Amino acid sequence: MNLDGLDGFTIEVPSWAYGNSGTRFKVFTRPGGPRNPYEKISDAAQVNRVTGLANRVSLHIPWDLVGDWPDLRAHADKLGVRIGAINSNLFQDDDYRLGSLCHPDAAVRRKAVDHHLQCLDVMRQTGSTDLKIWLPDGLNYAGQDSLRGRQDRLAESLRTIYDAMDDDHRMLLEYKFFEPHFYSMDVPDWGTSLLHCLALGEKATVVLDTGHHAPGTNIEFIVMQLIRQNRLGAFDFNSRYYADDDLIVGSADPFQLFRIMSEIVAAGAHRPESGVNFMLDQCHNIEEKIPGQIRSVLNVESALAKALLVDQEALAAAQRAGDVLGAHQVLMDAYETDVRSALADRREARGLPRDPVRAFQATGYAESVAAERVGGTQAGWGA
Ligand code: LRH
Ligand code: MN
Ligand code: MN
Repeated sequence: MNLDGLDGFTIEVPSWAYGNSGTRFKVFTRPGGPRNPYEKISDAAQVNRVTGLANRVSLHIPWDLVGDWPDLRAHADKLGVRIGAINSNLFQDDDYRLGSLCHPDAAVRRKAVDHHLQCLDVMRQTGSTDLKIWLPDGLNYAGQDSLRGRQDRLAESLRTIYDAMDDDHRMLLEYKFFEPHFYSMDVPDWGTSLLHCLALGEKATVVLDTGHHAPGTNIEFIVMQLIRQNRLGAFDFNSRYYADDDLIVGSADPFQLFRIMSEIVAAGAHRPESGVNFMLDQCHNIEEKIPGQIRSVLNVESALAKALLVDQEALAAAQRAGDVLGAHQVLMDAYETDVRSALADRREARGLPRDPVRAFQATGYAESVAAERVGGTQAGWGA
């Protein structure tokens, strides 16, 4: 089984996956939860330690604000990970009730733009190159504000941020079809995100969060189309059954994850030089956090491994011959291949544990942080 395509493939994990989280009904706390960004990075480093796949951690500002960024960077370095995308946060401030970058009041827009200038500064100090923007702006009622006017304001705000970026910076613009607003979102879909990116310039790319589409959307089509335009900047991987469920990647629909990774492989976008940042965006509510992240990372690896097994020549021949069932069978043969022992062998050959979840549990890390991390307030989704 040739899995060489996995060489150099990495996944970025989110700092907010490790803190306390829940739903709008209940946030659960548990012993050993990280109390600050340093402890979140320490937890994230455990995922990399046993998988060898997750060497970057995304931060969310201001959730992950610290006084000394070079010190946080050094802490990450020491643990063998780097700081990845810097996420701005436009959804936890009273001033943003009617929007942020699209707000009708220029003073509020300025405040939201300034927040991004602060994020750019964090990037300079942490060595990050990706500024990730998810825009929670939108409307709940028809007529509440001008749909068109909001797009114009957004274009202007994004332009100011884009022009402040360094040459090696990228802007990652995430879309979401609903929530927190329900009549319209200001960046509801990949088309809107792409149009803004095209207007801004080459350093602006689209983020595809797998939970941000209407049910039934063909996500792999969007992946293919964005790659064709060279504008697929990043994924936010998670699973969903209903809305933005943020469940473990590949848990709800592993076949969809395989179809997505097949489009990635077909375009060679799994290779590091493609510039696609494979990030996770998950919130574990009831399951253990570090093992949950390990599971997700392994599910992405497994979907990629299967996608690498697709016999591209046989597929192309069947497609040319109009052999509908034959072409479909080529894909299914790859999807139905059991790659578990080949991946375990690969890990072993690299000095990694064959079973990363069990290996993590055997370290006793969870028990030792539960004993150490007493006092202080545990950080959570939103803290
Ligand atoms: C919005 C979102 C976005 C945020 C994250 C916490 O639903 O996907 O990426 O930054 O959740
Ligand atoms: Mn997301
Ligand atoms: Mn989301």
